[in-house]
Amino acid sequence: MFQRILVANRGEIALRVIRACKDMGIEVVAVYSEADRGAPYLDLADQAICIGPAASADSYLNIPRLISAAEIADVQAIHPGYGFLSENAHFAEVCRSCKIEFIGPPHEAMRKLGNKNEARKLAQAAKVPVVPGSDGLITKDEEALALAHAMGYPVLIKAAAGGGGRGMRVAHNDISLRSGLASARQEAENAFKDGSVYLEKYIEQPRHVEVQILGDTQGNIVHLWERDCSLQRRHQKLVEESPAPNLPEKVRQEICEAAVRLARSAGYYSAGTCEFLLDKDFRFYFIEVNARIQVEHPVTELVTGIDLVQEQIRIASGLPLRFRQKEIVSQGCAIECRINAEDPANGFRPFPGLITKWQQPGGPGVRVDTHATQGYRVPANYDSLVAKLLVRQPTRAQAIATMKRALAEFKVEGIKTTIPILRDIFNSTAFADGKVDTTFIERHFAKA
Ligand code: MV4
Repeated sequence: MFQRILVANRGEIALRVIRACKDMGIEVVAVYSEADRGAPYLDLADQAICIGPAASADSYLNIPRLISAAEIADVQAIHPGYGFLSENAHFAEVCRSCKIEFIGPPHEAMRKLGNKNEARKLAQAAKVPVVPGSDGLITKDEEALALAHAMGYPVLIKAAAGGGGRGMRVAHNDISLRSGLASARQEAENAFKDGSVYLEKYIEQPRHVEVQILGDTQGNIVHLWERDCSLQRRHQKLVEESPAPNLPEKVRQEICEAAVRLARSAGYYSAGTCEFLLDKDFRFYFIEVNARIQVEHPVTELVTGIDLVQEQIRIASGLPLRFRQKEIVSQGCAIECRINAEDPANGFRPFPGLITKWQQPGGPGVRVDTHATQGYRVPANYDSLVAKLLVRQPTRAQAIATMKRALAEFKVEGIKTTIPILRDIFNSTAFADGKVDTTFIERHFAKA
């Protein structure tokens, strides 16, 4: 096992990885930018190294500076957290060529799955259902038009290098398809230096269901069941839960088995997520793989009792998985709320600043993952996530009741947060009925 690990991240996920290391008796080195200097969570690491100015490009995204810090601290591995360099295959390769283990998947699988068109091909080869659409990239507009006529509108143009909703265009007719192809290509070229696009049938009001998987370097792969992440606003998730409500058991089994087949055919190891769309008739379609630990991973930890970050570390050190598929049981219901420093009354604009009051909930069934404290200043430079509030109870109705209680206990002053809209969601009958899909927020909270 590793003796010392460096955490190439900040905020709540850096603290989450620091705690996993402490729980395993591993020394942990934190890094920080000038904007995070003095942040309270840094005291919980064995050592903290400044890696540069506030701008991410000069600190948390700067590969030479991170590798220098890792060599100075003499660590055997780097945990990238989520965001920043976590899905950067080049960084993973650089780490390993410097004899520092990258705590994540093999760089070959990262590179392949990072291209959504390649991931789609891989899924098809593994007999995992994909959304009906183009056979590979669109090279001529006429191909796209012919396919749209054959499938019927609406269709969705997606950037191969995209993901998370970037570089997507819906088209309802020939005119919007032609203009959408041009603008999606341009946007993708500017954002990713790769303007290639492909086409899918547009699934209306889908649910977003994702499957957590774990694989080891010996080739064993298991799933840890699914999460429903349908409650989102402009591709920012607000609420995640497991199990997915109102999902027939047979579909649940099939979607989880499909995720394992895909991970296996990609030569995947470490933690990862296969994302699917689920339509009204419970047909599921693979859309992309997230080759990292995700923000919402604690939802799965609460229903399975498995510490995903500790497992990532064990796997990276070469240890085999400690459980067979049969032994991974999902018990009860877990729900997560993302608490962001944003102003719901002002288009969810980031609202950084000094936290003058921070009173977090607790008690039975409650978990709060946060780096925030009273007196902490939320910097304006990074993602606005300040806390993840999770509950776990035997039933979904009980979990909702506990979440309402926890949201009522949560008192934050000095910054604005998403807590008020979360309270509204948990008071709605639509959510209580499990009538969730990706249009839920816009349909029930028009102002949001
Ligand atoms: C789709 C779709 C409908 N049809 N693909 C958005 C982010 C990226 N992960 C894929 N996304 C979508 N792909 C087809 N063929 C609708 C979405 C989508 C969405 C997906 C998951 C969660 C939230 C979403 C919000 C809007 C659109």
